[in-house]
Amino acid sequence: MTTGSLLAADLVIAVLAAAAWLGGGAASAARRRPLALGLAAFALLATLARAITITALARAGWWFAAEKVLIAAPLSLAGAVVAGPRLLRAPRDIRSVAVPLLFAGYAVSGGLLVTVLHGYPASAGVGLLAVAGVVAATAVTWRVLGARPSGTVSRATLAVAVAALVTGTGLAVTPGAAPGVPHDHEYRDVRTAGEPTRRFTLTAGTATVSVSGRDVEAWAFNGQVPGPELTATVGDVLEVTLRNRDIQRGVTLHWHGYDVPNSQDGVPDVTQAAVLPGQEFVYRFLADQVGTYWYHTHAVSDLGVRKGLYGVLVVRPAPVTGVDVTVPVHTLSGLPLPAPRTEPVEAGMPVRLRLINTDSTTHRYALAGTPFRVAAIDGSDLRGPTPLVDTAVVIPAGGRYDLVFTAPATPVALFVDGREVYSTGPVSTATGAWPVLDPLSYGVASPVPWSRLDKEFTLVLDRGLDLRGLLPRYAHTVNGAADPDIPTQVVRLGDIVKFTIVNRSQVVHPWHLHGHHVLVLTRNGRPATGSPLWLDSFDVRAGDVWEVAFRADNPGMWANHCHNLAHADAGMTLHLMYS
Ligand SMILES: [Cu+2]
Repeated sequence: MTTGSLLAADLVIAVLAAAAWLGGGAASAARRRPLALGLAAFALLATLARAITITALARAGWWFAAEKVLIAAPLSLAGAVVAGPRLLRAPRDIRSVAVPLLFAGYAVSGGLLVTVLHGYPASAGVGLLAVAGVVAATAVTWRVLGARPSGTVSRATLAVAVAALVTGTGLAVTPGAAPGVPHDHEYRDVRTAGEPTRRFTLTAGTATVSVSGRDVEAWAFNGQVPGPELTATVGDVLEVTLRNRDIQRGVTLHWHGYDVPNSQDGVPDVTQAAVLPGQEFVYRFLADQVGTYWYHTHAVSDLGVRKGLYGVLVVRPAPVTGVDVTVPVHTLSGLPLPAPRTEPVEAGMPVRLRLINTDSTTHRYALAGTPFRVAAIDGSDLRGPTPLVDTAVVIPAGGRYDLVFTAPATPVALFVDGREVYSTGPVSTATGAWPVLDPLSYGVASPVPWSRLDKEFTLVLDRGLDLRGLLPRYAHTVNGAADPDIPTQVVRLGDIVKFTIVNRSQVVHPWHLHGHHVLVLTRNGRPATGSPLWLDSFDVRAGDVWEVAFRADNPGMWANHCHNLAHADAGMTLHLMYS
């Protein structure tokens, strides 16, 4: 069982246990004896079963189980100890066990709420708040059911609840937020001394575009979705003028996967101000990385990218031979892009398909009709990629794979999630059952280029209630905090930095660090054994633990966030800065 399914199973069992205790309590208050006994017996079993799931989660990593071991388990145990023996005595007056059963229900629910609303890391304050809630709910139940305890018990209960509430609130209120970090935008200038310059102008504006024969309201660069394809030869200087015609919320250009100088990175309020209607901004950087990249707005990025403010950036070595096709996949107003295209290719021609996932969720790609190799991932060439046949690749949000093959005499077709997007002729192949390539064991290994680590950071991804803003929100969190309250990671130029990224939520988080490519060390405890994988976008699935490292060689203030852009907007964004 994967850690992700264990997390889900534990959550389901906890919900069932809480519901059964509460239902049993209500049934006994209503003197529905068989129902009450049945529910309570089920609740007791479910509560005990959590001992197994919580133990297994703790073995998978303390991050997955901390608050369950420290808060939920003691509360559940208290519930079971209070309610269990009374049940086993099978009381004649079933109503007499209503309060103990409801107490167990509150206790299990309290632990569950701590997991769902607070998560990692566990804290004494939150534990005490849960205790206060359980005690208070039990006291109210006592009153309502008219089964009032003696004055002493009553006063003691009140005292416990108040003490827990006061201490818990005191401990749960964290002092201040992330330290404000001074930052200087002008870190590095573009070294340009006579390199040929490729100039482009991108004008952002609202537009009506046609997708699959339907008119769609979009935000577009130069009136088209995707925006114009920007191409350069390695060594060129790219100079891109961004103009905003009428995108009221502003626009920027972020060069996804391109490790540009910080001042050119296009993150509003971090590296520049958003470009408002009527304004312009000129980006200029050396095209010193070969490969497949893309650009997109980083201002209101979730909405902006979804509505169409993105395009392809390809930097090719000179000279180029063969067929070279870009396939930027996107979902615009629920309609899939690009439109399918068919073009015959002469047998024997080398073909490169540049697959780009510009959506916020993972896509599955299958190339039918030919053996192929994955030549590059996220712009970096792989070492010793071997031929693959009848194998799918799964590309995370923001990620790119370059597939290469020699055109056979028979047709070839590329499918994305089962939909044909590119072909050289008619192909009918069912690709849904194909195995998926694991890039961590593909290609030929080479030693990790460093023998030391200077800085280590752990990022525990989760969901939680964020009360720090104007309105409470159910945020996507990192280490229990949401943007802008996640502490900035500080590194020094030259540091070798390791990230341990843990996903204890129920959904995929495609992780994306700006300005750097990270080398994958391990996933779920297993070392990467294939070609070195230098990624800028990788899917941290539910229950995953990734260890990645990079050299801090690009000074500045960099966004470090989930590339499911809705998650990024809902709190899952932090920053990495150089001291
Ligand atoms: Cu995410």
